[in-house]
Amino acid sequence: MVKNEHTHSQEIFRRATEVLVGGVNSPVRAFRAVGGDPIVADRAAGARLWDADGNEYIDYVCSWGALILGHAHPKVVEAIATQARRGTSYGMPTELEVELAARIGAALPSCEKVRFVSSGTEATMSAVRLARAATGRDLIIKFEGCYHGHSDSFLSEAGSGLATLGIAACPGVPAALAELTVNVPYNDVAAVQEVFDRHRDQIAAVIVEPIAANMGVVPPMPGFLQNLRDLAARHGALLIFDEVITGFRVCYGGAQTTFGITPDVTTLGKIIGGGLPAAAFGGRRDLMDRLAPLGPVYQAGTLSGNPLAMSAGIATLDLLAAPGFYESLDARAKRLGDGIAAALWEAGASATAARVGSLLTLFFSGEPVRDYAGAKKCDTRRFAAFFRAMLDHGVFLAPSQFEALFVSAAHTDADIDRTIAAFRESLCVSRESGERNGIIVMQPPAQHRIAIQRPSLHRG
Ligand code: KE4
Repeated sequence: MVKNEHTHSQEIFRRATEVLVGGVNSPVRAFRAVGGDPIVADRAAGARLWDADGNEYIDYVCSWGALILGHAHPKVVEAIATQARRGTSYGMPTELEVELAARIGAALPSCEKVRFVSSGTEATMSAVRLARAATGRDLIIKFEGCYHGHSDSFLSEAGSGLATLGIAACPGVPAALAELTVNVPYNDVAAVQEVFDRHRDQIAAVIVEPIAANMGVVPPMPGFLQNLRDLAARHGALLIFDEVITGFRVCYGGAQTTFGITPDVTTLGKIIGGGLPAAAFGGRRDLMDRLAPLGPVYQAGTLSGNPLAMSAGIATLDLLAAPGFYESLDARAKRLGDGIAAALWEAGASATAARVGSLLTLFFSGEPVRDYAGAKKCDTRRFAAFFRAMLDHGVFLAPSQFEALFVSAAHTDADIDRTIAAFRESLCVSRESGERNGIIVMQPPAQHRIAIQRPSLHRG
């Protein structure tokens, strides 16, 4: 229940702004794109989150996708508590990290060896260093609107918080380094081909979110990923799949299993830590063995493979491996996507949506979004009004047009139906009727469904 009273959140946030930059530890949490002060989290369980004033929300942020099981799953909490009583960190090898690495390798055969780190940023930064060392080349290709964390090479034309705040290029990154990153539009194979033609044997890697989720959810067009695989192989560059979001999200084997594409290196995060700080990168044995201590490519971390995070990750993956887990999760997400489609059509709203598995984004644009240029056409003012209205109805979405909505196993049909009802109510506060509406509902590649583009309902 949302009492819509936020005095305690506001008081805490006022204090936060005195000691934390912008009152937050990650910019997208600051609600800058949706206005007003952020709500301050107090506790969460399952699909529910309560703020400091006791307002209850159905949560679709789920710690930015990490909590595919929902908040505080009893088995994950028990695994963490049991390990905590045995020690929280050793800085030494443990069997736990072996167990989690083995599960990752079994799920993603491309990850013959794995190195754990503490954030997705560390994983992608290290993967690019490894690619540059393995190829002896410097250039990397990334895609506009994709986000790979905040290391220097990735902060141009990036999605997530940079898109939210409109930061196209980050100060503090040396020009000499920024020039080594070539940005091309997502889903644009010809643009990638042109970069390879221009820079031939200078490209170390192509890094891509196999399903983009940091400009909103933008699925790969048929053939896009296979073309990247072929181009990289042909030119001796590595293909890095950034599966920090999609890993163990769209299926147990990640997007690489969904699409049947084998990258050279994969980065993972979020879900594999079960809500605790853990991420990883993995790949072919011959590549990974270039890392210290076997090889000279240095990479390290005090809390890498932290036993608490390993325990949470093992408990999480063992629950995800249960038969029928993803079918049930995706059925719930489809219920939500279909409800949104119906609401969009009935409201005549100029908005489209994309869903892949349990990842979903509503775009305030009348055109399907296929790349960052399309995402930037969205009416972020209407999104902000919509976000606020959903919050008032007790539904917490990511406070940015350029993020995803995450359905968890804890979201019930009743939660979904309540969300759809809130969605219908909230659409009217953000509707510009008279334009075309539509929805793109993308299943895993085997079942692409065409866009439903219908003439808009002309409102009287
Ligand atoms: P972290 O360093 O935030 O753990 O992971 C970076 C990262 C790498 N790759 C992908 C595909 C990612 O989505 C992320 C981080 N995701 C954002 C949400 N879209 C984190 C939220 C935040 O920055 O607070």
